[in-house]
Amino acid sequence: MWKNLEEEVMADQISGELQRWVEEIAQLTQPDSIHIVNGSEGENQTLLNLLVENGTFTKLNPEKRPNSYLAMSNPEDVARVEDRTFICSKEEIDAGPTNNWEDPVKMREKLSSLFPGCMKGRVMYVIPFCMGPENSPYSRLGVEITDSAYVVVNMRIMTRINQKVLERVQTEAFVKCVHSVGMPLEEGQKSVSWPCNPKNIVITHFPEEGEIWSFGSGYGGNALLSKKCFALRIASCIAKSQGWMAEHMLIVGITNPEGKKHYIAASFPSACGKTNLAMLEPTLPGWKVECVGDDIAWMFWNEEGELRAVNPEFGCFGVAPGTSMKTNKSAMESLHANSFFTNVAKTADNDVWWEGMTEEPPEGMTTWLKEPYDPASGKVASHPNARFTAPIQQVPCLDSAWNDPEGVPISAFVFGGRRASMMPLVREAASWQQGVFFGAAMTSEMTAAAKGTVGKVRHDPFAMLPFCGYNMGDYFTHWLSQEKEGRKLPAIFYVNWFLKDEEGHFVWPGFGENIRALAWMCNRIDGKAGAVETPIGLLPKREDLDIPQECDYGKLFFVDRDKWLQEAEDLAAYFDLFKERLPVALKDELHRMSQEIGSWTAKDL
Ligand code: GTP
Ligand code: SPV
Ligand code: MN
Repeated sequence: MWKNLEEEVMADQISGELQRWVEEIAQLTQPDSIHIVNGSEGENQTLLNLLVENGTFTKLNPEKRPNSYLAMSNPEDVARVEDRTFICSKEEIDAGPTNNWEDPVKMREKLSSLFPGCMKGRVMYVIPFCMGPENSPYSRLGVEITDSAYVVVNMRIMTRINQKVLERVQTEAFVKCVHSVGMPLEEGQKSVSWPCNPKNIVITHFPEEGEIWSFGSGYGGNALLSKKCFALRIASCIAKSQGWMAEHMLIVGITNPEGKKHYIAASFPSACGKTNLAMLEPTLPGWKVECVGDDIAWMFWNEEGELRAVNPEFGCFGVAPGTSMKTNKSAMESLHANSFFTNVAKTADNDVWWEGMTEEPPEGMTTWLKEPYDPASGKVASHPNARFTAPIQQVPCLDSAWNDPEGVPISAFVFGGRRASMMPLVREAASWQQGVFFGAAMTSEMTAAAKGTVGKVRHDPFAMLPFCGYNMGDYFTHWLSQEKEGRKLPAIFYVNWFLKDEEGHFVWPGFGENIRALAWMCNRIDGKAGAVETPIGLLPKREDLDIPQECDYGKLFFVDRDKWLQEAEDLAAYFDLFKERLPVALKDELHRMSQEIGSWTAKDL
């Protein structure tokens, strides 16, 4: 049964628990052959050729984009599927009111109706990977078993995969990730370009065992199990029990014109600006922003009481639409070569295009649905959740400490979301407790990153609603409990780049101009900028925030009493969901804010 694509690493050479588990999964899923992935260049090329042969990948024009490939998915498999994502803790209460829970015994039964024979006619790949810098006390290991070569080559960009890691997983503990596209092949049956099984998608987590099982989807976070499944859902559970933090946050270093540098970690919900902030090109002279990570942060307190952050990932899986030389030059440059694109449009000269890349769409394109593009049809050329996969080392503004085993020290957290009205451009929490309240109270309009109603405002605490692997009430408590004697607690801010006017136009230019809000934050940390106390936190003094001439400070910072009273009422109802697991401190914060807003008269800031 053991076979290998290149005979480079014979499967019977793996040992220990890894071997036992691989054999068990092979017995269950019945693949034609098994390939142990070692991350070598030769192996990668073999897989890329195979993907082109199968029609999954189209090789892009090597003169325009060397060593890069385009995939178009099944139109029914385009984003994360939150209603098919489960947390199977033993007790329902431990998954909490915001997760889909299923009894682990029942879920195992369900899996045993899906997985037997599901890899028939396919190769089963075994991918050893390391999350975080390889020689770091903060990194963790995983192994993903998958029947998708597309997953293998994407994982090779997104995580650290090599011979050394393959050796480590045979003696060290690792998180077990099992993935199948759920489309076994009969004898002689040919596969399709994007195998999947949309009707039977299930993405499930067993936090007590540290196991992930995913069936039916080949797309993004549903299939690249290192990302949201491991680095957030499972890692958040491990972090809770070990006293650290696994967060849906980008990490950047910001240097002011005097050369003083602060690292911040910022959490925004999916498709709300993490990758853009992580690679921001400042419009204010003298400021510099450097990228450590664009999606996930693992953070640990060291003996000096500093909070150190590492990026567990090795690549960027970024939203393509809206990315352009104007909005995100660094991202554009990072995907000049050695990158994959999924569900973007193909140009006549075999390159890629998406909405927002240029003002005018080029002629003669093929859409993500493999149809000729007709601008008059009103239909988009790329899917709104189309993505690029690019190696992090290609990010031009990469921070020198991006791979530091000790991580980088975090001076501030930034929360934010997409709200067309009422949430001011930027504000600061007056205390750790108020900051945690800011995170717990986060709301945002839904985006195309997950199946659902785009534009609908929903609660998304800490941008972790779809990613917290345990009871969100306990997660709030975990955040509050970070406040301990001897720790240098980061400052906490809340931003909203997405305010709109009556005509629906953004009132804030965003992107590179966001440095203005970041500069105020850095100046606050350094004790160089003032703030005004309001019921919703500290707002920047007019003279301390440098805004572009065309912007109206009053519009960016208006505290609408009635809307905030409504927000507080709505939040109270949301908090009630958590019953006795809601920390009293958050109830107190909400009560105080409601009281103060009730008697608030908007004053000049
Ligand atoms: P995920 O990868 O899904 O977690 O998304 P993300 O949080 O990394 O979001 P990303 O930076 O990719 O931005 C998502 C969309 O928001 C893109 O279309 C961006 O162009 C747009 N966007 C990002 N920052 C801004 C901003 O400051 N203002 C406006 N108006 N749009 C922005
Ligand atoms: C997100 O939805 O937050 C993503 C994309 O980053 S996925 O990897 O599909 O989760
Ligand atoms: Mn992103």
